[in-house]
Amino acid sequence: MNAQPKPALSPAELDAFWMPFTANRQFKANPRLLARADGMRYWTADGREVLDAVAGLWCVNAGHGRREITEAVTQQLNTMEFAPTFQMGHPIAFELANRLAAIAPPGMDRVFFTNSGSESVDTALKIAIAYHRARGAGQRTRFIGREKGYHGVGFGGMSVGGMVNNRKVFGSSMVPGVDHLPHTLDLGHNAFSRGLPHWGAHLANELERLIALHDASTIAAVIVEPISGSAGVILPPVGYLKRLREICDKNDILLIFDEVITGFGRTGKPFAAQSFDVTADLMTTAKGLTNGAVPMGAVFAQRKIYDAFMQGPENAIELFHGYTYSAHPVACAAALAALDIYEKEGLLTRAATLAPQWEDAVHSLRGTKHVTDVRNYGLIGAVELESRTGKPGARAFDVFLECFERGVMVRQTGDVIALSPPLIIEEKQITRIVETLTQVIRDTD
Ligand code: PXG
Repeated sequence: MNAQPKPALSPAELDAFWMPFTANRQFKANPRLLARADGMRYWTADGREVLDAVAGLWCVNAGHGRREITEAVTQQLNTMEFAPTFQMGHPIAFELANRLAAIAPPGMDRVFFTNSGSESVDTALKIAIAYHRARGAGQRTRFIGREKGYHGVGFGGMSVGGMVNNRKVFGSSMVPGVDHLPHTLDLGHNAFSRGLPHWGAHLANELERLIALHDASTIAAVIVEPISGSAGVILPPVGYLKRLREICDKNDILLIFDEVITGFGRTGKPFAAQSFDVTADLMTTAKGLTNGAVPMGAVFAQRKIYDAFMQGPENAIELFHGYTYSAHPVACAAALAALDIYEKEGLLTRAATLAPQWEDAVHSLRGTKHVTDVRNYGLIGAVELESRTGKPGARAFDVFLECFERGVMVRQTGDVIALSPPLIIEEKQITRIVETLTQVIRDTD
């Protein structure tokens, strides 16, 4: 059984933890402490039940407190808590790579392990540069990201990312040689689209303009999220990703899909690449890989990329990159158990089954006061609110706080409320989330 929640913390006890992506002073003045979780629910430190509408942080895809994962992790800790993967190996690392290759998009059957989405992104960027160099095109070092993109917080990921607050403070430390495609959010054309918007595929042609500016021979890779999460759920217009693929192919540029949030069933297939029938050259993942239970990330590579490195003397290290905890045995055990659950319970495709119902539910918010857009795909939803004059983000933040008070945990970014529930969600819980959100938005100034 879960341990009893600890009593609430005193203000002094909150000081030492410098919280990530958090308004520390505001939080510590009025903390929201989660103490226990099971299935679709959290319990706060003072014992209140909260419905989890965001799978923790887009990662607990099979729901909380999965005993199978607990048991696998416990067993692994009892058997071998750590083993190096530099010039050594351990069996379940290989087993996990094989299992992942089996559900990956076509041809993506080589897997490099990391510990987070940020590390996956920086790994993929480095592989892209090294790949071109291995093929005699060492001048291909540029990256093309996209406005409003989020690729974690490493120097590489930050540089290809396109969220201004994550970049502006660190301006002069950006990785050089990065340019950005325009984002695809356009409420004028696409507000209240159900599923993918129909307007905007032509925005992919901007890649040709950037290629004309920099010359293809200088560009290593294009990196995009198939669906942007952090910037407030931005969907690819119909045909957009295919067009990016075509332009990359024509110019020998690698295409990287950052599937850190879209991976492991969120879109109704194992990966968004499969939902959209477009395959990348490299794919970054994390989060749902272990159901959020143990930090882990993975970069999937097309076999041709791996093979390009497998030359030179056999005793030479082919890629000077890796982490002490790449394929950590405990993370591998958690990931294998998570994959077992996903497969046994059909969770990698359940979002597709629930999508029509989810779509109807979230679009019922259309017409509610302040609501300027509703977006959805698979088990992802977003409700955009009109900003208060001169106070961007304030209205959605109030909605987030009040939803939490009323027992539903949503996620706020700017004036967008994002939803990404565990894939085990039931119909009545969808109703509860949407009813609470509707009521709270109505009650918010
Ligand atoms: N790429 C993408 C597409 C992400 O969404 C990362 C990389 C970085 O992963 P790590 O594991 O290094 O945090 C992410 C992370 C939100 C939210 O509310 C999204 C993320 C993290 C925190 C909040 O949308 N995604």
